[in-house]
Amino acid sequence: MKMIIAVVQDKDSNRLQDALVDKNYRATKLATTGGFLKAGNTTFMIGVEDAHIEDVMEIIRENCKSRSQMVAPVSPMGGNADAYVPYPVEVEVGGATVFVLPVENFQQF
Ligand code: 2BA
Repeated sequence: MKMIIAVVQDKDSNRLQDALVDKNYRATKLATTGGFLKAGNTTFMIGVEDAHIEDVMEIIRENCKSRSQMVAPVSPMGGNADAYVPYPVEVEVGGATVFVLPVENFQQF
């Protein structure tokens, strides 16, 4: 068994959740915040048998789109002023950032 941890954009989260439920995969959805943009995103924890990993990856791929987003400038507040960029910059936020972790033990009571 593996634990798939997928960080996705909020805009895709309901569609991904519905697609997982449709295919009978169990998932937990967490409201999270990206470290760089400091904006909300959604993290799914999906416990699956090894044989289903590719299927789940495909569902994530089909339901999560990459988009560009503007980052507003943040003043350095005592930090390194040399690195301060005083204008908004565009970053490409990926459709999903996915980690696959081994599960040592799984039990439900
Ligand atoms: P954020 O940390 O808010 O990052 C949003 C997007 O900003 C990133 O998209 C990337 O395009 C850009 N970015 C992030 N750090 C950067 C940096 N130091 N310099 C320049 N640009 C930077 P993604 O890479 O698609 O990541 C989307 C979200 O996935 C991230 O939101 C974060 O919540 C999560 N994530 C990405 N990589 C991760 C990792 N290695 N560990 C944990 N979470 C990760």
